[in-house]
Amino acid sequence: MKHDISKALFARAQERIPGGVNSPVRAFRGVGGTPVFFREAHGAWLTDVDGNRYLDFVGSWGPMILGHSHPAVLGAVSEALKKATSFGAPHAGEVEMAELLCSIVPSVEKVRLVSSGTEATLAAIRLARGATGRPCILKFEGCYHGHADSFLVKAGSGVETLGLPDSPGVPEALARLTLTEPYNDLPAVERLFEQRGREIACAIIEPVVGNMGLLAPKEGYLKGLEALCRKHGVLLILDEVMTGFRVARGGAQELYGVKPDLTTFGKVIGGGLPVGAYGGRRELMAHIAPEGPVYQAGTLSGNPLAVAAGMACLKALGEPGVYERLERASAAIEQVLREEARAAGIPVTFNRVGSMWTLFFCEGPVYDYRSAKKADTGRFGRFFHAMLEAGVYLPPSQFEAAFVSLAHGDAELEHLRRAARTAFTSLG
Ligand code: KE4
Repeated sequence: MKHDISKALFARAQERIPGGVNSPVRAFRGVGGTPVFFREAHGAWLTDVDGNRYLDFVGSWGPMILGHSHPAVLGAVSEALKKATSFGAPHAGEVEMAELLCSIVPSVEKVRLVSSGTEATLAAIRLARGATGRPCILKFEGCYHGHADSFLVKAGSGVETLGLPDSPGVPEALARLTLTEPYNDLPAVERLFEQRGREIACAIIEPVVGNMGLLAPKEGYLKGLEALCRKHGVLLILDEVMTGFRVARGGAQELYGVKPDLTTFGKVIGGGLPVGAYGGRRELMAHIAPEGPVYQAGTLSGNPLAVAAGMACLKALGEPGVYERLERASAAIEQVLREEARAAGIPVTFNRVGSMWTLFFCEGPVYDYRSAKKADTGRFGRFFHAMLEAGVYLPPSQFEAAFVSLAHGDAELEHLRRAARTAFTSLG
């Protein structure tokens, strides 16, 4: 494949944009080489600026669950576009969106819309600190909750991909208030809560981790965490920015029967446009300004175009059989990748929850930060580029999740099998 135009654009981009990208993980630092610049996307397929086509397993990092350029989403945005692009004032769509979110996720009785997952999570921990009067938060190694200061401690995603110890610019005094424990280790949380529970406002967790590559919760882990939080007065925040409306209609909390105090959302609820949200119990959300004293605001929160896209996406996901279709497509993709890796004699661990998955280049099991870090990132990088050249676009990092959409059908599966056979064989 030729990538001349991508290379020329990347050279220009690096002159005026830090690292040539507007988000670090896009820079291919985790796999080497020059990032591909895209021109358009339809269904499960991407076309780059050099005219190359790829089967897409990034899906804009989760939002494109219907597939790219879905008619329902494009139509809704086109209609909204005829009326306004932004009001900076209330409009009916915000009320409908809040009612829809609360009707799908029972633990969410009130919800505030924002413009990104980071805004949602930083607001949720501020609310937890404001409501409890406690200074500390607990996060889990390898989990990523966006780039707010308090989260850039042993974070995943781009922080892990770039091998950053944590981030400069986060004051030591603040970082000290972020406690971390391994994911999937309940005794560790029990010991911490016994010692310091009274200082901890909340435990925030990716119920299914997507930002260390895909890590599934061990049997009983999430319910155990919920019980420990309840016992110690620690608010449980499920960060469902990635899992929300993806691993089940009601997210991971529906899948695992967990009742958090607060939930954060993003990605899917914007249908590809910028929407985040946080919500939970009525009495907790009552602390949020202007109803209460905990301040949070946003110029474009509830933007009418973004809300139109999000509502169209969420309504399409309400059609009968949608999650069964996603599960069938994702299971078939897993089978193809397992078969082709085995046929080529390449040892891999394949982790999957619903339509999120990761192929780790190491022996399993992979269930936490330490076991994920055993993966051979060099071999992943070679596999990534072999797949890219064969027309498959994977997340450009071993420590990210891949995403399946409703547009991944039989033709896409056959394309994947051909590409995977070539790529795995090239690693031999
Ligand atoms: P945003 O601020 O990027 O919208 O959301 C932050 C966030 C919060 N919580 C979870 C569980 C997330 O996965 C994310 C963002 N995910 C990354 C992908 N690993 C976004 C991609 C990027 O950083 O460019």
